[in-house]
Amino acid sequence: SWKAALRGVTTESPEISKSIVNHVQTSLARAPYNIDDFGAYQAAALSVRDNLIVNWNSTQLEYSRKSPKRAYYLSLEFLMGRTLSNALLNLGVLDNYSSSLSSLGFSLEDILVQERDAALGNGGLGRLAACYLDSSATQELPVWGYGLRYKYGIFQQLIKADDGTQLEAPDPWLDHQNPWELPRLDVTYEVRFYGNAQRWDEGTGRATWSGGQEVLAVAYDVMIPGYGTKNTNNLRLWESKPKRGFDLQSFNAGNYERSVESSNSAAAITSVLYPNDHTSFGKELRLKQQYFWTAASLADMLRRFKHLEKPISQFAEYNAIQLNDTHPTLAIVELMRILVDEEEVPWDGAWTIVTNTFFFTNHTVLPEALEKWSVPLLEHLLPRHLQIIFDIVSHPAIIRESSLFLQSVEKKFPGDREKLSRLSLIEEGFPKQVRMANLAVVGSRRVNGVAELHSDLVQKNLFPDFVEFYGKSKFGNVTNGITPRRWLDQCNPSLSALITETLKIERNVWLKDLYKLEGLLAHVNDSEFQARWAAVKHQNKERLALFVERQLGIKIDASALFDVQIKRLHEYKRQTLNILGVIHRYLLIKSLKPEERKKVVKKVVFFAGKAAPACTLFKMSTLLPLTIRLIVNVARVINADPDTNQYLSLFFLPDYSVSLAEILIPASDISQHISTAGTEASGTSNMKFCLNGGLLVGTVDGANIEIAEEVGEDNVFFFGHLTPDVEDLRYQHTYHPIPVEEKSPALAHVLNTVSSGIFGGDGVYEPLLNTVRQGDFYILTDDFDSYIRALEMVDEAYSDRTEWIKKSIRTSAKMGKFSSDRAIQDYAQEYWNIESVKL
Ligand code: 26Q
Repeated sequence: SWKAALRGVTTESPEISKSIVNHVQTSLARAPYNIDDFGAYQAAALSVRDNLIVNWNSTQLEYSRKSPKRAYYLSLEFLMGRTLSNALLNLGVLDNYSSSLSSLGFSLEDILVQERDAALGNGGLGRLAACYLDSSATQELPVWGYGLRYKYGIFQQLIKADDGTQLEAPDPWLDHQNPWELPRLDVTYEVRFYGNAQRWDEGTGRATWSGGQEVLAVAYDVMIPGYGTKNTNNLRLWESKPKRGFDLQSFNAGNYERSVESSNSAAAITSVLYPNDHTSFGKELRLKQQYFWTAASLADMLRRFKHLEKPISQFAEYNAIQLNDTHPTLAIVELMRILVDEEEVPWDGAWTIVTNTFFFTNHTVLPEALEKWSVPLLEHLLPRHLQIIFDIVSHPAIIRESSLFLQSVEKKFPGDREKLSRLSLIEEGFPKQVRMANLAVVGSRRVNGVAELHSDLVQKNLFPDFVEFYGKSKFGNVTNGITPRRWLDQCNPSLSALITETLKIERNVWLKDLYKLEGLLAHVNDSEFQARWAAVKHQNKERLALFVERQLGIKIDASALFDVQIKRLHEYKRQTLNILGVIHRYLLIKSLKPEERKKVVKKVVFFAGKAAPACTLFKMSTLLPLTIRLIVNVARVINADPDTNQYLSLFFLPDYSVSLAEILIPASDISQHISTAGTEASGTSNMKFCLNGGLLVGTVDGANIEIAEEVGEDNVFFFGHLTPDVEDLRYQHTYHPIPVEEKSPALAHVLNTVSSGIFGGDGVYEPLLNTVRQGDFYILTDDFDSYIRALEMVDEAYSDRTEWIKKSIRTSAKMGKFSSDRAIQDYAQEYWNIESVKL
């Protein structure tokens, strides 16, 4: 059929077929008649890209013509996943490409899975950035993302078959040509490290920074199409490379190794994504990444701003910069440096510009995740920036009283030394540390958390003194959101089609206004609709079952209840609670007589998630791989137990990714979001599961609370202690510990069973079990019984299938609030003050 296409035989979309064939011949330089699925993917991608480029150009031209205020989303992580299917959907050419590809002898489905995920992120924070780019383009807002073009994304996870250990392998996602990026080898900036900062004018505080190492930042642009609009935004990713190819002097002197050393160190900056979330490490290379990226991004923004020929004092009227957590906080300092040292803006004026430009989102309240950088390291790597940080803190010679931060604190709260030290950007100690979160708060116009409860905790626990100092209005909440394009239409096309048919409105209407899903409520009692809804869920479960069978070679019963927990492994997310619950269920079924067993709800439990690679420095993180081992070994035993395996089976799916989530989420009956209350800032997969008609088992935490508010308490399965109890319980664990046997005999029995060795391990699990028996920081012992009760409620509810389906429909119908379109509109209006640009 390739030959037919070459002869110009008409297909359903002759233009598209021609363009695909053309790319095979010219861009890939391959012969069309022996092209494989991967080649066909590449050619289709290049053909789609041609359309994106046209739209991208018109959009950027219009931005230049209209000079609207722009917003920039600075994130060290963009967890994009695959692009082809998203681009096809957003451009509205999915059916055309599908039919053209099939006329060429290919199936779109087979082509789509050829693409490697772009996995430039760890988890929630990175995926949120990707959803926000999709929504910004869809809302026709002038928003650009800025990030790093890591050569290696998040590591690939392998699970060793014999003992369940996690192995990490590099993710060489750029080994093949990446059709989705446009290298801009002409868009480059020099970024300096080390060297000397010479103050040359004590009166203005200006300085010259010179010497050290200079590295080149090269731009790669990723096109971000909006859904149902021509507007196509940009995600600019920086790659580092040496300013000069190599050191010719050493080379000529015969020292070849030395001559490439500095060029290697330049290239190292963007070589790999740091795989730790929720632990700040203080490694020099990470700091280098942060500065390299913020410096290049700001230089780029400034160059664009200068084209407008406006006075620099108006910078904040044309630019808003969103800081995705504290990772880009150096941008605050860098903009000060540019304004004061290079643009010769007086210090106070510069500070006014800066504090009107930046906005800061906090994503966690866990103390170990709060970034701090040691003063000596900063002094070494970024001497000028350290000066500026100290000047922001206090510099009597150059700062007038109004912006003298510590002095104005002292004035407001005279004599309160403790408050002063809590507010300070510098933490005393050996060495002294710069608190990046405090710097981000001080340097930003507004600060927000990512769900109501979390934003409350940000104000009450994390920054109470700043709230007192600045007043409440500087602090706000923007509840996270997810894009319904990827997380419903793309990953669950059957459900999307059923919704469109039922609502009797066009897909492109409800996909842009997710509140329209409420229209489904009118059909909740329609038994034919219920049946079709259930059929879609079942079909998605079959799809997952097939996937697992191909991957692990094990057959799964798709009529069982599918129970899913997929997320990064972390103590606070309590995968351990889940696996201990599974063991409890196993022991229970095992203890039943064969005829009694027939009454239990059949269940398949799925886990997936990566653990930060073990680091001996942090004792805690070594327990996470142990949790995986426990899950894998429990799975081995219970899946092989003929007494129980019809009723309960368990899988750990390796190498969790965006693409794997797209298969798992539509197939869930329940999903678990069971963090210790007050620890999960928001969670976003909870929204994805509910949007796809899965019910939620969760704690009263993060966005779970707002989901329950929308769908009603009777449609979620809540359990566990509330946030205010947690502190008291921890105090109790430390000073008045109660043995597990007393607190929860059921849990004690489970722990002892694991210790007894029936899941193997030869005692390896003891350190993990002991964190539950003693200390129990994440209060598993206090929540276990109530967790088990919640799961019993699930069994009971699932037994009435019609009621269950109604719950599922009601849940999905009420997810309007959690569209990232709503979240982005919040940011655009309440924070950035930007407006949409029509082409
Ligand atoms: C910090 C310093 C050094 C190295 C790494 C890091 C680092 C990297 C990533 C710290 C934190 C992260 C990621 C945090 C994260 O993903 N937070 C999640 O953000 C989601 C989006 O707002 C929320 O839904 C989740 O609740 C929150 O855990």
